[in-house]
Amino acid sequence: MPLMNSDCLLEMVSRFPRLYAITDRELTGLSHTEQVRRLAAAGVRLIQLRDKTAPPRQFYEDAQAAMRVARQSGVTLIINDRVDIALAVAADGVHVGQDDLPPDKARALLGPRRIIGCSTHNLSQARAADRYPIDYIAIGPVFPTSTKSDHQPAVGLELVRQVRQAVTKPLVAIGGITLETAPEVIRAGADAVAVISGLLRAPDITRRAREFRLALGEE
Ligand code: TZP
Ligand code: MG
Repeated sequence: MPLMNSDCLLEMVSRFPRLYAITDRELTGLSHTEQVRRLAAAGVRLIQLRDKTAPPRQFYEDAQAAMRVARQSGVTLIINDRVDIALAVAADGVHVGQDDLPPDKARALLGPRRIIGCSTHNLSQARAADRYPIDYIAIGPVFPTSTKSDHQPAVGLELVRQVRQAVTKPLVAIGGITLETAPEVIRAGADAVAVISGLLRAPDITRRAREFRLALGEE
């Protein structure tokens, strides 16, 4: 298996923000672009566009528009699932799951400089992901969540601790993380928390994102 991608990795280790926001059109009723705008206004620096229902053409157009806002506001923008769309809009990277393109194939398509993250749900998947040429590993769902319909059982904070010990790459925890639980997830060893509903269900997304950043010591 290819070795890790050191170009992106070094940059990510030194600058990995603790809050990793993920967009959701259905939850918010807002375009991806508007969500990026509201999150960027709170100083969020890492955002993933996630869309499980839009046809590829629409997701491409939405991603292209969101990229313009991301570029203006210094946001690093990652595309969920779709390596082709990440390439087409020149996004900063892609996030792949266990059923998406294998991470090394995503790397071959994207080249050495873009960010690649990979979802894992247990220790053996996390160990395997650590050997791929990727930049971060996601583990989850940490807590029960209703945002992802086909998710695996919640893994809990103990698995976050075990994965932290087992892997060397930056670790992103995801799933059911709230403003209240985010700090303990970081204390368990995650470098960042990836959050959807904990951010986007709030009446004021910008304000909630600021609260998260404050709770995580980002501000
Ligand atoms: N992968 C594992 S859990 C999850 C994903 C995409 C959903 C996270 O959403 P929420 O609302 O933060 O629980
Ligand atoms: Mg996926």
